[in-house]
Amino acid sequence: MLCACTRSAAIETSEAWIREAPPGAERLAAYLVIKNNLSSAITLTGASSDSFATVQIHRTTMRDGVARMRMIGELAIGPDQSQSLSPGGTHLMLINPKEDFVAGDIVCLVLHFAGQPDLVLGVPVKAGR
Ligand SMILES: [Cu+2]
Repeated sequence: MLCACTRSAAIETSEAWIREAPPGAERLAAYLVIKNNLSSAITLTGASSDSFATVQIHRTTMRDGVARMRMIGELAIGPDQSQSLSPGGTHLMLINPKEDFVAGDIVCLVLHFAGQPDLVLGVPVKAGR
């Protein structure tokens, strides 16, 4: 699939990947680093993908030794700060895929920011933890 990716000097992304899941999985997790190059804070308000019904921002927390995920409405990133979305922490939850994805596939993912243009990313699916 082709993805009309966009680039921005204001907000950079790196290390984006989606963890490969078994066929039929209803949820996949996406991880990436978002760097705010602006001198003011930015807010990630959500994400979307044509390949999934819904994308949510989730945070994993440990409670009584059990990992739980909860949805967070938005994610603020301070001036000149990076936010790492990584396994065991904050992630993008990709819900109800319209097809099965395997390692090597590219998923087109759109990040939405308050008061900033959307960022369109081509995110590779990879096996891994
Ligand atoms: Cu999640």
